[in-house]
Amino acid sequence: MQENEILTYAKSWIKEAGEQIKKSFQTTLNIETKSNANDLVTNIDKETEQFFITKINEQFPEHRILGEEGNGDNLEDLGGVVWIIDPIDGTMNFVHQQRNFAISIGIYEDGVGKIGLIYDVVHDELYHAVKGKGAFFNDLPLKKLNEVSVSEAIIGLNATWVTPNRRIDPLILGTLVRDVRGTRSYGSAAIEIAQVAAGRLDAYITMRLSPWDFAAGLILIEEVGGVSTTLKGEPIQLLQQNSVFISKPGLHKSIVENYLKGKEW
Ligand code: 2AM
Ligand code: CA
Repeated sequence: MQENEILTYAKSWIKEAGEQIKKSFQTTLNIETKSNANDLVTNIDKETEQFFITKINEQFPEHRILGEEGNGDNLEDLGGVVWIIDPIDGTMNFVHQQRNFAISIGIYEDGVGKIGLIYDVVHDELYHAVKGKGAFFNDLPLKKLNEVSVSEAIIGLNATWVTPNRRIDPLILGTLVRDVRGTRSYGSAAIEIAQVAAGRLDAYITMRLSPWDFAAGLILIEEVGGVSTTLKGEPIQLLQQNSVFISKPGLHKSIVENYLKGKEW
């Protein structure tokens, strides 16, 4: 795979798409709901996905595309080169705040993560990683993750998971919340995973994400020595929904052993 060439195109497309998204702030959005009343999609999500599909098909016709809005290819496997794209991760933030959303692109070859890009559009912050070559924040290298204890950790976690919900007993993560230094919730999984890669969050936990939410982030995390598993400590399956637990290595082990192991949910 021509990593340098693909990265150069991906970076320039992501910035161009970001400019178009910012211009849309002056227009009236067409907002629809998907799986539930809070699962939003706009014309800009769809147009941005279509922008990437057109560019990729033109430049790399043999590559395949899995996009959140479903206009890419119907994928049943990860053979060849596959771009996994979330045109806007954090659509609720995009609609309500006009900031704190990202474009997320993970590029895989035969199921192996090669290039990850997460672009926080309004802050103009680009995180990217190339397998074996490190991870970067606005082209400056990110350091390998250091260690931290549970009591000094800041974790990314949505309040949903510590109140009654359909996926986990709130007491399990509630106990962890009581013991950590602090919690944060940014409303964009891609940005939260990028914050772990940059060492600004020590871990990120959520009960359900789709492939486009984490495809890029997993590549960043691997490059800085972090650990990515499901909340059960199992490998994340790339083509399905998963719970996601991303963390500095020692912290991951402590949380699994002291808060998650042996619990049923
Ligand atoms: P989205 O904005 O691209 O939909 C919010 O906490 C995070 O969870 C966002 O990254 C959001 O991505 C994602 N998310 C929202 N609804 C989801 C769903 N039904 N399944 C999986 N991920 C979802
Ligand atoms: Ca999205």
